[in-house]
Amino acid sequence: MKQTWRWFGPKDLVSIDDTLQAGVEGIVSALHHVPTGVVWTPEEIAQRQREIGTMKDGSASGLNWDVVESLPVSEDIKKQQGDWRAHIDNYKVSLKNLAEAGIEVICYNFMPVLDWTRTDLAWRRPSGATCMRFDLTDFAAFDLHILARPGAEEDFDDALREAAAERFAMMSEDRRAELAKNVVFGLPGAAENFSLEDVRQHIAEYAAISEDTLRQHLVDFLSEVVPAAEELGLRLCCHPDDPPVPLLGLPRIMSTEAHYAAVMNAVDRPANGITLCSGSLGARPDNNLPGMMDRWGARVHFLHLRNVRRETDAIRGSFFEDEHLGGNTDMVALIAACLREETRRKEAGRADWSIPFRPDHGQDILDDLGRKAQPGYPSIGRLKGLAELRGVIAGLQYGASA
Ligand code: DNO
Repeated sequence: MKQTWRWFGPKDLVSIDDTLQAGVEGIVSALHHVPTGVVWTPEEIAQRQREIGTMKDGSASGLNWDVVESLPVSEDIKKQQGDWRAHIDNYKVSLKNLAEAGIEVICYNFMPVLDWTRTDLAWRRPSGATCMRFDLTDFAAFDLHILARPGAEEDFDDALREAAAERFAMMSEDRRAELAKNVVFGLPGAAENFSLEDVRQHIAEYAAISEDTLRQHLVDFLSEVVPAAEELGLRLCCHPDDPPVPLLGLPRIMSTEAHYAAVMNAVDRPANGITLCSGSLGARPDNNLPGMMDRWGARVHFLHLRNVRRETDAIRGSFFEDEHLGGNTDMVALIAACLREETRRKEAGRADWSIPFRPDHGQDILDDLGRKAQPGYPSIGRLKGLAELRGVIAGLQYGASA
């Protein structure tokens, strides 16, 4: 298992020097400044590679850009409208440019409008650490009373509607504004500059797109890009919905094992793969992460290892981002399944036997607190997560060889 780390580029508060001290072996990055749909040029890709390859004093870091997260799929492609065909052509050119630069693993997602959704970005734990949280009552309060989305009432039962109305009534104006900001933080490019009207507009455009239609659009996209990726020696891997339930009336198609099975089988090629994100998928009690790894491991090209603590047994419920070895997913069992998959790959002679993983998210602890890093991406909290995961891997490997 290759220990990687998400790096947001030169503006990231964590430097490449820092990642080396964390024991990182490879970097996950993206050209966040290139607008979605536009080609990633060889020059821009080379520039990011140079940044990753260089320490502050100019010496070589020895690190490579191993995984692209994400090469984003435009809303036009998801809706099959406007410039979608040109965007698919551009996507293929970006894939070619990335392949020529020696990068093989490309993560993307197919979530409409919002990439991820939380109600709290710094929720306090009893230890004083803070973490991200999804509170269903707060979310319902946002949907029903702040966004005031037409049709939202149908998405919540009486008890939840009542609780949300009460919660909303008790919220200060500041909390209402903060909640709205938190929920749409995962709206690409809109974090600082959104309006609720924009959000309503984005959502309205999906009114005629059912779950089946959206899945067909994903399959159409993959039917075009997977053969191209395969020829270039690339592995695409789709990140799950986060949280893995329908939200804001939008269709969700990558939330469960059955969803993945449908899309993997529709374009049944190794280059059509999975980003197994234990944190996203683990927010549903019916997703069995070690089982998914056992059954779909051959197609898992990238792993996000983190843990959430679910607060109810409902399919859709509140949860918070727990420590990497806390939470509801049995992380040791999941890593054991990953190691089993690597053994199978070695036996099959697969060159890609070592699966890149990153410690996904982390709680803010110690000097992370108040540092205002990208939500979910503190330096020390992630370093702690990585160290714990590394310990589990070493222990399981020792156990296997002893
Ligand atoms: C959140 C991340 C997601 C992820 C994309 C992948 O912290 O896990 O933003 O990078 O969904 O396409």
